[in-house]
Amino acid sequence: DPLLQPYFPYQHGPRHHHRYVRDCQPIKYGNVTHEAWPSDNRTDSPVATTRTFVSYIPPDGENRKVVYGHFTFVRNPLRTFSVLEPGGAGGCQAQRRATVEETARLRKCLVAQNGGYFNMETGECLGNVVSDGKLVRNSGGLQNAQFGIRKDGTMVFGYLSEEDVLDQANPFVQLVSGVVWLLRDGEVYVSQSRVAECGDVQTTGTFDKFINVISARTAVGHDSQGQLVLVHVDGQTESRGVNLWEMAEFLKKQGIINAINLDGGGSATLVLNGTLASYPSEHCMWRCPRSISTILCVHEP
Ligand code: NDG
Repeated sequence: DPLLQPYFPYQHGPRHHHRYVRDCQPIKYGNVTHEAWPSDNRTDSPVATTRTFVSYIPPDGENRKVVYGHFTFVRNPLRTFSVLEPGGAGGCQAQRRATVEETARLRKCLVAQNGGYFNMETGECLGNVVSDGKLVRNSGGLQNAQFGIRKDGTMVFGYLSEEDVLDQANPFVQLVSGVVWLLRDGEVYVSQSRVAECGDVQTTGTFDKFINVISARTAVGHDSQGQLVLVHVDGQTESRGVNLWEMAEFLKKQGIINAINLDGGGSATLVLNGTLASYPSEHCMWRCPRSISTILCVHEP
């Protein structure tokens, strides 16, 4: 489907000149394909606060359903937040898979969630990965929603060219790729993401199915104070959880300004102080956390 083709100027494959990108997004954004926000830099504790929610989505009406999950608000993310490779450094190169608990233990994460998408057959990490200042994977400007923190503490959400990823003036110290930019500058950005992004990074089904199906979801965003916000919603594809429209609307109501969608479904996992704190959707004897790829880790500075 040509609509689902990416059209980023620096990607491998079809190339278009810069103007094409600008023409395909609302004019108010000009040539800019990402948003930047200074991160909170308070050094007092606690590093992070995790809140459980049990919410009706949508908030009223006959079709409302109960949705369970957590928000984690992270102070000083430049010093307390890392993207970690599965099973520690070198895990993407080795196409390793590990549970969030396993990877989180290595770095004593206070809060950890699954991060980027991966190839379910080979274990390959997908998208861009920068972990603690080390560029682990460069997707070549593939147009999917990104979240990163630069050396000066600026948080960046949105689409990045390969040039942006490799920037040396103010390099990324953490970077992870998702699929679907949920909120851009306080507004739901799902329909724009639908036409702009590479839907084949995910394997839930067609890009539309992936967007519209209810499932477990995870996301990363920020609030007006510059706190990083990790979000996790419990679910099971086609029976529990939220679609990406509901996810975006819900985050918007909580005052999140920019957010991207990260790996979900059976990958959605939250670990608090080393202990599983979510209800994974994969069946074993009980419910089992999946071995996944990169994680988001909140740790002591
Ligand atoms: C999850 C994803 C799937 C992806 C896989 C590996 C959802 C609903 O993890 O799309 O391909 O990354 O996000 N499902 O199963």
